[in-house]
Order: sequence, then structure tokens, then C-alpha cells
Amino acid sequence: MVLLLQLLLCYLTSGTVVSASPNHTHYSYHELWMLQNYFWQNFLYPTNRGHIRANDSSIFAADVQGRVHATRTFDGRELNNEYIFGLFSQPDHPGIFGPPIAYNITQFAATDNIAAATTLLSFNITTFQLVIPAAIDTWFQYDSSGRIIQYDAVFRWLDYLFVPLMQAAGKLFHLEDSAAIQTKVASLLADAICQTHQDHCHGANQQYASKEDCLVFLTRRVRFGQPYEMGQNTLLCREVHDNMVQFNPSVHCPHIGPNGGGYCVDDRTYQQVVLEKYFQRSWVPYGYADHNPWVAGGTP
Ligand SMILES: *[C@@H]1O[C@H](CO)[C@@H](O)[C@H](O)[C@H]1NC(C)=O
Ligand SMILES: *[C@@H]1O[C@H](CO)[C@@H](O)[C@H](O)[C@H]1NC(C)=O
Ligand SMILES: *[C@@H]1O[C@H](CO)[C@@H](O)[C@H](O)[C@H]1NC(C)=O
Ligand SMILES: CC(=O)N[C@H]1CO[C@H](CO)[C@@H](O)[C@@H]1O
Repeated sequence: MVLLLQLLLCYLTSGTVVSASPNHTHYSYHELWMLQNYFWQNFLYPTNRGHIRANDSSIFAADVQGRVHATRTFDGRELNNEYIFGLFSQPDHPGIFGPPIAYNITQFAATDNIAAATTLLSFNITTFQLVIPAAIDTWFQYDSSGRIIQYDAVFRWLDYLFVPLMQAAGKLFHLEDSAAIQTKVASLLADAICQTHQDHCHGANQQYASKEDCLVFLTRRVRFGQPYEMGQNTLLCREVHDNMVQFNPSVHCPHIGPNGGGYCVDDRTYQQVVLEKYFQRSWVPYGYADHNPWVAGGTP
């Protein structure tokens, strides 16, 4: 119902909890549809910039758990505000990410406090002068206040997306050979990441002895990476984390460093990824699938 969002918005603007805020975890299809739209409206640029702060409690529950398939899992509100809203909010920062400028939901099923959707987003990949659609499959689960308590997100056709992305880069650099394009993109990304390191990773947060060391490591000592390896020991993984460093250097500097800070590391097999018992809550409501292999335990 519209009331739910009005209350949520009222809560946001007033900064205090509205006592009449919904207090239930069984939502109607319409309420879940409104919550889904509320998320995407806030994901669009530049609205997303307003949610990067650690203390923004308008979208995620404090103990939210999230998984983004090509990367990793993200625990807690602060980290999720930084990743989900910070990654796609910097049109002037060189890289493969850019701001989402429009969305349309193309598939939507919802029950209880769970919504599964496919959403077409239009991204403006400013570095490569490319405006391109991406399809994101999401599962959202909400707590009693309409905040996301857990989510699971998949960029559909992510590998394929790299084809037009690299073509756009080739056009910009006047290159046709795919290996040459990748080398050029690698050097562009490495330069951006190493500049971030220079600007934000000082003292105990420093990862590389010099910018030159950083460039050598990122272009020669670590692989570029496949699109599905954004959570492994790759340049692409460090490219993801590059966008978060400025928001919290002590947390994110290690992720762009040589040892990957636990995020950009090769520590898991395919089987471990696919079978990981990560979520505290089941994605199957009403007590079905009581031995759901993705549930870690805790609340069934
Ligand atoms: C919401 O429900 C919980 C129990 O599920 C209860 O403890 C709490 O007092 C309720 N809050 C309001 C504002 O009604
Ligand atoms: C959130 O943190 C910012 C500083 O990062 C501060 O200015 C603001 O007052 C805080 N807001 C709340 C609601 O605590
Ligand atoms: C994409 O971003 C560029 C640079 O900020 C801007 O000039 C252009 O208008 C944007 N394109 C769209 C479709 O918003
Ligand atoms: C068919 C449909 O839902 N179109 C919408 C796609 O998104 C744009 C901008 O977000 C809307 O203006 C369209 O109405």
C-alpha cells in the first residue's frame, strides 16, 4: 500500500521513528511492489549518493546480509551502504562502473516478506561513453519496518555485457584487437586505482611502496580477471573496491592492495561458492524447504 511508503518517507524526512510505522513481516503484493520501487528509485543517480553514509538507515536493516554473485557477500548496513550506493555514484571517476539513470521492472513475484524481481537498468558508463542496459535479478527480504534484511543479486548476462563494454573502449582508444583493448583498459583501471591509493591510503592503510609498484602489480602481477571473478585475486576485483576506498580507507584500502584484504583473494572453489551456507533466513517462506542448503542456521 502507498501508506507504507508514505510512512517510510515520513520517517526519512523527519529523522525519527514514526510510531505508526508498519510492524509486520507479512506484506501484500502491492506493498512489496512499492518497496521494490522504493529501492530502485533510491539506487538511481544522484539519489544514491544520499545513502552512502554509514548511518543512513533508510534502506538496509542494521544486520543486513547481502550477496552479489560476481563479487562476494556483504554484511551489515555500513558496508552495504558503501557498496550498493557508492559503487554506482561516481560518473567522474575513471572505471567500468557508471551511474544508473533509469529502471524498469520486467519480472516480479512476491509473497510474505520476500520479493523476487528482474529489473532493467540503464547505466551511463561515462569513462567509455556508453549508455547500456543491464538486467539485475534480485531477491529481497524485508524486516518489519520495510528495510532490507537480506538480499541476493545477480547481474544477468554479465559476461555478455563485457562485449559492448570492451567494444566501446576499443572505439574510444581506436583499437580493434581485443587483447590490445584489454591491455589498454587494464592500464586505465590500474592508473585510477593507484591514484586512489596515493590519495587515500596513507600510514597504516598504505598497501604499495609507490605508485609505480602499484601499477606494476596491477598490470603484470595479477590477472585482469573474468567478469565472474570480481571477488577473486584480479584487477577487476580491485576495480570494484577502488570506488569505495574514499568512503572508508581503513576498511577498503586492503582490498585494492596486493593481498586483497580478504575480498580480492583466490580462497574458494566453485563448489564452495555454490554451496555456501550464508543466509540467516530461508528464501522459501511458510516453512517449506526446511533443509535449505543456503541457510546458515538461526531463524528458519
Ligand atoms: C512490533 O512487534 C514486536 C513483536 O513482533 C513488538 O515487540 C513491538 O513492540 C512492536 N512495535 C510496535 C511499535 O508496535
Ligand atoms: C550521520 O553522520 C554524519 C557525518 O558522517 C552526520 O553529519 C549526521 O548528523 C549523522 N546523522 C545521523 C542521523 O546520525
Ligand atoms: C552520461 O554521462 C555524461 C557525463 O556525465 C553526460 O554528459 C551524458 O549526458 C550522460 N548520458 C545520459 C544519457 O544521461
Ligand atoms: C514500460 C515502462 O515501465 N517504462 C518506464 C521505464 O523507465 C522509465 C524511466 O525510469 C519510465 O519513464 C518509463 O515509464
